[in-house]
Amino acid sequence: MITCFYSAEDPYVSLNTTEETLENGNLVEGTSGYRNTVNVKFAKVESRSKAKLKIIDGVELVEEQIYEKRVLKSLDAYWVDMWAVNGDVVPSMKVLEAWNLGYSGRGIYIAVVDSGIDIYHEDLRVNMRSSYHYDFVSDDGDPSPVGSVTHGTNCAGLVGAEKDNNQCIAGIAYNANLVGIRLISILGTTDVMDGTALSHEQSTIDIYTNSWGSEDGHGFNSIRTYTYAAIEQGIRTGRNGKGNIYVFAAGNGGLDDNCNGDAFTRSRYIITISSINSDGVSATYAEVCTPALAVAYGGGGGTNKYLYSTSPMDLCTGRHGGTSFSAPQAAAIIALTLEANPQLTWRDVQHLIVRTSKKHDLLGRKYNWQINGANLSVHPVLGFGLMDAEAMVKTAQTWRNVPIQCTYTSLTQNPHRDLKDVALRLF
Ligand SMILES: [Ca+2]
Ligand SMILES: [Ca+2]
Ligand SMILES: [Ca+2]
Repeated sequence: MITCFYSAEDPYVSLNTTEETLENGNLVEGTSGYRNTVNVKFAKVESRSKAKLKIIDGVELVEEQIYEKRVLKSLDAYWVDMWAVNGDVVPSMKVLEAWNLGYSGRGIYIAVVDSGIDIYHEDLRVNMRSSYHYDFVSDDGDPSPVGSVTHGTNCAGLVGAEKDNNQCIAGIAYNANLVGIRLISILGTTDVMDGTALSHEQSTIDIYTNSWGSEDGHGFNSIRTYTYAAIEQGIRTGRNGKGNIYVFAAGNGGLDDNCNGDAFTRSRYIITISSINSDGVSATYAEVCTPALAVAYGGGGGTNKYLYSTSPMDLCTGRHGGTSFSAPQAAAIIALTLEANPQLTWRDVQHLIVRTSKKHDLLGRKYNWQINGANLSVHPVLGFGLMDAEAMVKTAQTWRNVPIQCTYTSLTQNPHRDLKDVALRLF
């Protein structure tokens, strides 16, 4: 078959017949660029003025070439605002470098345990895995937010928003499988709710990212009985015995608060993440938090930049700041790391964060960096420093599993002595 393609703003040629003559048109045969894509012979009429086509031997189809609108699929609409990832901030979390090594979270399941996630958002729905979602507030399978709640959808975007689709942002683990778990509401949560959510689909979900916790400034509290058992079960049996990964935001109580008081953040089973601002100083809301393993960019405060992310109703919004938005980025970096080495245990992941996070020239308000017993720099607000996605995936590739956790519990000693007396003697 021979096909004639032609361009004409005001086509004179009847598409119903090939009994036309070419006048004022320049029939060009074999124009490069088309021939090899489709197995047809073509001709292009360069003149647009009242082109007429003359029947050519074997011509069976005449088709006008009309321009349809096309958009670039190479970037996301808010890519320029993704300073924490796109190379616009120093020091870098080296996410681009990890992507360039081929890691995007593919095959990894991340549950966003939060206030409700807009699973139908146009930048999220591709990665959503609907059969695993759950709403523990309303006890149904749809974790969509109720009312004007945006928090969970903001977190989900930073984890796994689709990349290069011309929408909003790209999540750091933009090919990961996302599971929406609605847990947080004004009612608070019970022990069974927390525990059930954190053990939901425990054999499928690799990482649970949590940007919630105890109220700031309310002293000490503990993980409750059922939840503690659920997390221990996840550590022992999740991921085929390699352990589920639990990530929690450190909290936003500032230096007057201390995340050591919070049930979840101080648990050895939990990876606690705090925030650094775009100026390289710990965020104003970052707490004293010795359990924090590392920081990720948090956004906000003074002249510091905020983060952009997905928001319900297909929106893309800025002005996101808080440790809530650092934890999902950390969870996503961990997803890249598990993709690089699926054999990593929950303890390996903690070791990798400690070994690869970097001090750079980061400053923590009020406190200084220290050298710990393993000769590593550590900070009471910033943990072991800024997460480094490239170092995480590279180190993971050849990482040898660390030994299993061993604990030792001594017998309780009861000296029957007045503590006050002991204190006096010691002084
Ligand atoms: Ca629901
Ligand atoms: Ca996108
Ligand atoms: Ca707190």
